[in-house]
This record gives sequence, C-alpha cells and structure tokens, in this order.
Amino acid sequence: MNFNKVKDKIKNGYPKGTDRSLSYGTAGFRGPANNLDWVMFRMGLLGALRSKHQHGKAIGAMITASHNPIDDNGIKLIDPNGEMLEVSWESAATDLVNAGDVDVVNVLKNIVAKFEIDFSIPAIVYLAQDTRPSSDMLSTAVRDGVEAVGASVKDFHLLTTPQLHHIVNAQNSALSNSEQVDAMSSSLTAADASEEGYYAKLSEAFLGLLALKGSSAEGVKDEYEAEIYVDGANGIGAMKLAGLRSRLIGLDAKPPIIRIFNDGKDGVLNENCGADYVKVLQKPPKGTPINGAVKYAAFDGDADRVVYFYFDQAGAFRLLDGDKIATLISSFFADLVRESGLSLKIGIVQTAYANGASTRYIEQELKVPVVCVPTGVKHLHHCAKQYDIGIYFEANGHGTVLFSSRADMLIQNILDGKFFSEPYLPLAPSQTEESHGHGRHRKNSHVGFKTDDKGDLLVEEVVVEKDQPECKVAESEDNMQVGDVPKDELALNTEAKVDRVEGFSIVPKDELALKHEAEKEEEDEAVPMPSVIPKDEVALKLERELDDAQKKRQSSLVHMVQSIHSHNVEFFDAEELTEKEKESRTLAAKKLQLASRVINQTVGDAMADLLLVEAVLSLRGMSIRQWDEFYQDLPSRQLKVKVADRNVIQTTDAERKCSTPNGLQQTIDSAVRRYQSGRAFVRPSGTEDVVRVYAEADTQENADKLAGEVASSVF
Ligand code: 16G
Ligand code: ZN
Repeated sequence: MNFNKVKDKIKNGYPKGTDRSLSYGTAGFRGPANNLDWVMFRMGLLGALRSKHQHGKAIGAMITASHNPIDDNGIKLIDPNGEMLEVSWESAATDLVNAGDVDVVNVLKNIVAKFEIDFSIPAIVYLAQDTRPSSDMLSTAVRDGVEAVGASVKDFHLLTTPQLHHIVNAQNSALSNSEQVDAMSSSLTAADASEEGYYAKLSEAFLGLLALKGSSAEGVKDEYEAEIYVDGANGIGAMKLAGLRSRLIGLDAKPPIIRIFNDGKDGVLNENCGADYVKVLQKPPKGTPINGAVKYAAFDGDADRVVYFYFDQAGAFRLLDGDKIATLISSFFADLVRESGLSLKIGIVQTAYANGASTRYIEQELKVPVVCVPTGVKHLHHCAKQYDIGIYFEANGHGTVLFSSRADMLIQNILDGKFFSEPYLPLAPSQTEESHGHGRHRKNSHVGFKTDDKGDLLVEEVVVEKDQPECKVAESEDNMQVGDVPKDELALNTEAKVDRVEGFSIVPKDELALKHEAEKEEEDEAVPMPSVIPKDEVALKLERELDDAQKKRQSSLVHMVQSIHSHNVEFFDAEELTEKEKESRTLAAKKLQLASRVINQTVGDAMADLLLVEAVLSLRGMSIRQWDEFYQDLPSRQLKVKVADRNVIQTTDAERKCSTPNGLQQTIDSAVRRYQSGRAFVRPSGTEDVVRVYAEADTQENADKLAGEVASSVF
C-alpha cells in the first residue's frame, strides 16, 4: 500500500478547497463546480477502494448535479448492483472529504482497515457525466483519484444517471451470473453493459408490450394520444431520449411520436425548465409548444425524474406528478396480478411530500398498502424491496418498480405453462409475536424454525440484514401497529392451506399429545403437592413417543418448506384451469414480464418511466385527461427558507414531524388546525443549505397561506 502518488497529487493538483464540513447526502456531494475538483479526486480514491472491497467489481461514479443550476456540479457513487452506495460507506465518504490534506492518507488507511480491504485486488470505476461545462474537468479529477491508487477507469463520457446505474449493474451481474447474486439482474449479459444494451433492453420490452395491445372492445373508444412533447431540461436527457427514440421502430407495435423540446441547442440546462421547475413552480417550462390536444412530460437535468402535464379545455396547466404516475402504474400492476392469478404482494412507497389525495386514492380505491419513508431514493428503494412488486415514487417524479426474484420466478412459471394459481409460501412477515424483522429481503433471507413456548414448531423467515433503516407502514383500519406489515392475503391463504395439509405446520395437538396431557392432568390432580414425581416407565415411554412424533413432524415440515423453497411447488398445483383462463393468465404474465424489463430496477429513470407510462396508457386506450381524473390533488405549496444552521431542525415519523427545535412542531400543529384538509411539515434539505417547507390545504390560497405561516415559524 503505497500512497505517495496520492500525497503528490493532493499537493500539486487537488488541495482541499474549503474549511466547511460537507456530508455525503441524499445525492452524494453537490456544490458550486469551481470548488469541487478536490472532492472529485477524493471520491475517485474512494470508488477504487469500494471496488477492491467488492472483489474488483465495477463501481460507478456519476458526475452530475441533477436539477441544480448549470454552475453547480456533484458526484455520487454507484454500488456493484447498480443501486446507491451502501449507507455504511457514506460516512467513509464524508470522513474522506472532510479530512485535511495531510490526513487523507490516514483516512484511506483507516478505511482499508475498517472494511478489511485487500489492497492488492485490481479495481475499476465506471465513470460518466452529464452535459455541464464543468463535467469534463471534474471527470479528469475523478480519474486522477482512481489512478492514484493504481485502479483503472472506464469512461462512458455522456450518460444519464440511470444509464450508468444500469450499465454498472449489467456488467457486474454478467460477470457473476454463475453466482446468481441477484435474480433481478440474472438475465443480464455483458452486451447489456453498454449504452446500446440499455436502448436494446428498453426498446425491445416496450415494443413487445405495445404489441400486446388488443383491439379495443366494441363501443370503447381508444383515447390514447400517441403524440408526446418532452422537455429535456436542456440536458443529457434530451440527447439520450433522441437516441432511444431512433430505436423505437415497431413491426407489430405503434410507438408514440416523441417530440423533444428544450433539447439544449439554444437553452441553458435547467433554466426555467425541467421536471423540478415544473413540479415546484407548478407551471409549464419555458418554450412549451402550447397545444390543447397533446400531452407533455418533463425530465430533470440528469434524466432520473419525469413528470407529466397538459392543458385542459380552458387552457389551464395541469400537472401529473410522481404521485399520479405511481397511481397509474400501481393500478396497472394490481390488475395484471389479479389477471395472472398469482398471489404477489404489491406495495407503494411514498414520502411526506406525497399529496394526501394520492395516498387516500391508493389505499381506498386501489386497496394497495402505502408506506411512508424519509426523502431520498435510498430509503424508498430499500423499502420497496419488501414487496413482490414494490412501487416507489417521490412526488418530484423520481421512482421505479422493483420485482422480487419470487415474482420473476412465478411469472416465468406461467410462461412455461405452469399455472400455480395458489400461493405457496408466506413471504410476508406475519404479525405474530414470533415474527422477526420487517420483511422479506431479496438476498439475505432464509426460512428458519423455532418453537413457541408451547413447544409448537413455527416457520419463520430469518432476515439477515445490517443497517436496515426503519420502513414504516401507515396505519390502516385493522389497527395495525406502525412498523408492522399486516398479514396479507398470501400469508393468510397459505396458513390456511398449510393447516389443511395433514400433520404439518401449527399442528393441532394430536391424539397422543392430548392423551398424554389428559393423563398428566389426571396425575396432577390425583397427587397433590409435592409434584416432583419420579418419572415412571409409562411416562418416559410416552415422552419418547411424543418426542419422536414431534421430530417426525418437524422433519416433514422442514422437508416441505425446503421443497417449497427450492421451487418444487407441484404440491399445490391442483387447480384445473380452462384453456381460456390459461390464455388470459399467460397474457397477464407476459405483460408483467415485459413491464419488469421496461422499468429500470436499479433507480428511477425518466426514459424508462416514460415508456412504461406510455405503454400503460396505450394498452388501456387512456388519455392523459382520463388518467388525471383518478383523483384531484389537494392544492399544495413548497417553500424554502434560508437559516443560519438548517440542522437545528430534526425530524421524526418519516419527516412528517419535527423533534427539534423545541416548540416548533406545536406551532406547526396549531397552524395546520386552522385549515381545512391542512397538512404541513418542515425538513432540512439534504442537497442545499436550506430548510424546506411543504403545506397542503383545501384551496391554493390556503395552502399558500399555511406554507407562509409555517415558513415564518422556522426562523
Ligand atoms: C435528491 C434525491 C431525491 C430527493 C432530493 C431531495 C436521489 C437520486 N435524488 O435529488 O430523491 O428527493 O434529493 O432533495 O437520491 P432535498 O433534500 O434537497 O429536498
Ligand atoms: Zn436528477
């Protein structure tokens, strides 16, 4: 481990540029681009160490500041599976960036020791950047960092953030396919690990979905508008969407006509345009070609967010944000799951910013459970993994859908002609006192056994997981405890099923046990104190028999669960289906599988989300107006407040309440009480030096007033 080159580079190229302390926040490091080269250099060092720690797998480093102004920039690292950098490494990033120049090498050594890194492992960092003028120079700084510790760089130059996430995931899963590290990526090959591979995957799946559009039923008008104008925020999204568009040539499918504006040719990145602008200011971006008959979408500066909008008959602007996208997608998946006959557990994850009307709609109309977590993709993503189909969207338009390996497998079963209409394993955690953890986890879980205090054998899923942030479940009518997941249909059904299978599960006490118990009771009654009776022959024999019976049951149960777990599910495949039923289940399964391939399961992706939304609207013959009618948003207002130290505000309850400073929450509560349908919260931003305020109420005027009152109470 020789860090001389690191020392030299710091001294002669990348001296520390600030005394302020920085932290690796929701979106990595961000700030004015003219003082970031040294941060980039250090993140290059860290990316290389992370790759060594991950046995030489590729780590991504994306240079972007998303929707921030053009003079800002930033960096975030991407883990081998294409997801955000693991939380335990965020503090290593923060330590490394805050170290004085002379301490950098010590911090590196500490990281090597703490994470037990074998420094001799060759490492590689996949690098990409958005279209900011500073990105080239900052990319060189990252490269210098990576190379200073002898690791190598593969530079993809211009990519959207989600494209790099996809490529990193595809590369690593192609390499380790034999290990089957993650079923979500097991079908990916080396060819997928490229920009071309990204387009091929998306366009194939999308066109495949469109080709399944049936002719509309008689009398039902196809209201789908095939033309869409997309605001590219004058950034990378505009450029790459044009690349994707050129591949959308369908034989059996009629792809939408995508027209791109704010394409960067004569506008400034994110200036009066882009998804964030449209969402926060609730108005159309600059340069929108106003046309009452078409629909619109807006990407953000690195194309990981998308929102939709249109103009109604009166010419008024109507926004369909991440919440509306979540409801469209959820209703689509809920229908398909029903049609497929599969018992897949669907869940929606939102943040405090979700419009109250959307939460109500999802819970009450779609009857899908909603969970609220703190802002930031890592929280949403993590929580969505609890479900077979986990859908998460932030109101700002960042979101995606995650399919569990179980969902992939069951869908594939149908396509292979195996129609398992019944559930067969309660993967959802039950609400019993014995259940552990918060749910199924994609990788680190297994089925385990334990006995309860009556000696009955219980099956439980053991979740082996570190650093799991709390993933709270909203309370529902069933008096659920926050933090608990209710027994779903699947769990209940399976329980019932298992009960019916003789001799298994939470087994009713058998004859022998009852006899023994009765005898014991009799004995107990017959012989008063003292009760320490020497065990006689009969008792011993009975005990042995009982033991054997218990063991036999246990081993059958173990066997049953193991065979279920290894997907040998013939066990429950008793149902007879008509050809017609099989056909409709197959169609639903096909749609599910294609949709799971359109979507970018590593991170929110404006292009992939746009294609999925278009596919859903097209398959349903639905116009943007019809979609908008799902529910009426409660009027809302967002404000930001500059304060001396934003971190004096600390929040709890998924950011919906603040715990410090003292008294602030009471002030907010009393303001909220004065407004019909009022709701408000404050939280420190993770990306800017401000406090954010959100308020909603029955009218826009009231939402504005409430936001103003809350903002003034923050000072
Ligand atoms: C970042 C996050 C986004 C979050 C936003 C909050 C990612 C990819 N993006 O853009 O999820 O909503 O930060 O910003 O993690 P704030 O903390 O400044 O409000
Ligand atoms: Zn972004």
